[in-house]
Amino acid sequence: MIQLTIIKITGYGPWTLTLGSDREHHLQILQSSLYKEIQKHFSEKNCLVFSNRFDELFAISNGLSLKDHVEIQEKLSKSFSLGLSMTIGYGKTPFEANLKASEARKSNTILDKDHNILGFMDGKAVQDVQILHMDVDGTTSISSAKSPYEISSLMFRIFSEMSEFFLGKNSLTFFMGGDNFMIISSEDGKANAIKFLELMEKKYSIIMNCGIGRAKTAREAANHATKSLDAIRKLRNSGERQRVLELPC
Ligand SMILES: Nc1nc2c(ncn2[C@@H]2O[C@H](COP(=O)(O)OP(=O)(O)OP(=O)(O)O)[C@@H](O)[C@H]2O)c(=O)[nH]1
Ligand SMILES: [Mg+2]
Repeated sequence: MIQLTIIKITGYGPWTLTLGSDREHHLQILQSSLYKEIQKHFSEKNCLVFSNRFDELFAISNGLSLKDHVEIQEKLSKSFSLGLSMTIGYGKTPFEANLKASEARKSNTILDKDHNILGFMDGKAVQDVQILHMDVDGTTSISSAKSPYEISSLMFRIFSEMSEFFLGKNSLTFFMGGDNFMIISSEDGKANAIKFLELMEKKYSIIMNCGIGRAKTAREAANHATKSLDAIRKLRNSGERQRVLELPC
């Protein structure tokens, strides 16, 4: 079972207009400091935060209680004058958890009014997070033949394919920077990763690697996925070719 917390700036649109038109730099500074603080507080509690839109962030919050959410809200309110809402959802797949949170937002299902926390929680369910850490094989050599902007354009094409493919598998994809992507995966992560890597090779001649991690919390799952990805590199250096790997826990 996955638990997801969607953190969103409240009343952001109208507030941005109050800054006048020379506002873009202000908004960018605000959004990046917001990301920094939110990642800090959630990761301290073994969660991991993904930027969905710059004014809306997704935290995989398995193991976090309502009290933990209140604590984080209180810390954030000390750093930011803008209000933030948190909406919690859970489900068998990451996509279902996102639907549940969306349903709570639409029906205004309040968990803690004073701290603007909405949603549905299910403390009894088995906690199980599966993360796929994907990375392009040999970006450095591709980069030497292309300019920085062309590389970014290629990364966004990969991101777009990945997002669509994994949405069809009830999974959520995020671009993490460089040539790195993380997918919050549904049950059948390994089979889906193998299919996606085949598609990328066939359609774009791009070789990718994928480390898989599974754990009770998001941070542990990501740690394991990255460890598995690094193990693929070590195997490659010793002459063995493996594209998808999940190291035993
Ligand atoms: N978010 C994130 N970025 C990373 C990580 N490791 C590397 N990067 C970024 O990815 C870029 C590319 O690095 P690599 O993937 O190691 O380079 P490469 O030439 O593709 O090498 P291989 O992946 O080993 O084939 C780096 O410049 C960093 O920006 C990671 O664990 N997480
Ligand atoms: Mg790479």
